[in-house]
Amino acid sequence: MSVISRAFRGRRPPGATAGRLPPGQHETRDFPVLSAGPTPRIALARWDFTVRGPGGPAARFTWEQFQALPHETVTVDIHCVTKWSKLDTVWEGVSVDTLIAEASTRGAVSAPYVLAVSDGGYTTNLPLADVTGGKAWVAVKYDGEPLAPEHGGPARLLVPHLYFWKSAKWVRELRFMDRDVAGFWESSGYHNYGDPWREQRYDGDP
Ligand SMILES: Nc1nc2c(c(=O)[nH]1)N[C@H]1C(S)=C(S)[C@@H](COP(=O)(O)O)O[C@H]1N2
Ligand SMILES: [Mo]
Repeated sequence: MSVISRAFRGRRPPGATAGRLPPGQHETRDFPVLSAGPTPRIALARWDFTVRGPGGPAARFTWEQFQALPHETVTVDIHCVTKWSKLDTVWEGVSVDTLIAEASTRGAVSAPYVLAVSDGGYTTNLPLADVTGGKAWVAVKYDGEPLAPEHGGPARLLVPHLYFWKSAKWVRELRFMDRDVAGFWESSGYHNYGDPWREQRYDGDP
């Protein structure tokens, strides 16, 4: 078997990616690691997850409590602003809808914006509408395996319809807020919203 036909084996047939790559993106089969700082490591016994409403913390889940929440498996395409896209990635996690519903039994969380806050200080901001309605998860598995630390393990936000910088690795808190507060990249020249289909890469893009 020639090198060339081997190189092509396993690729999608021509045309199969049509309509799935946003403008300016190319497909990668690797899973690049993009982190602005060192990979934080936390023992699961010390890990917890906070859902905070405008009036203060509404719910806090230990790892065990978090695992007891209903999990979903989703297959989605992801798009990094550095122009790679990865198709058909498989994740397992708890939907943000579930987290809000669970937290709402203990305190008010409803607010028009959310800031995801991670170990290490990374933050990213999103409208409520972009994390509800089955559009966002706190993922704990990738490809059937516990999420690797470099990819955000033990848990990361997954918001596949926006550029992947919105999918905060090592996420520990969802902070629902009455006003929009720019996160780490959003306050450093990147677009506040980040829709890959409208190519909203940088501040000032339409
Ligand atoms: N905490 C944290 N989350 C983060 C980042 C980061 O630097 N820190 N980088 C973002 C960017 S720019 C991208 S493209 C993805 C990369 O995820 P990956 O390393 O699993 O590919 O994580 C996003 N989430
Ligand atoms: Mo990115």
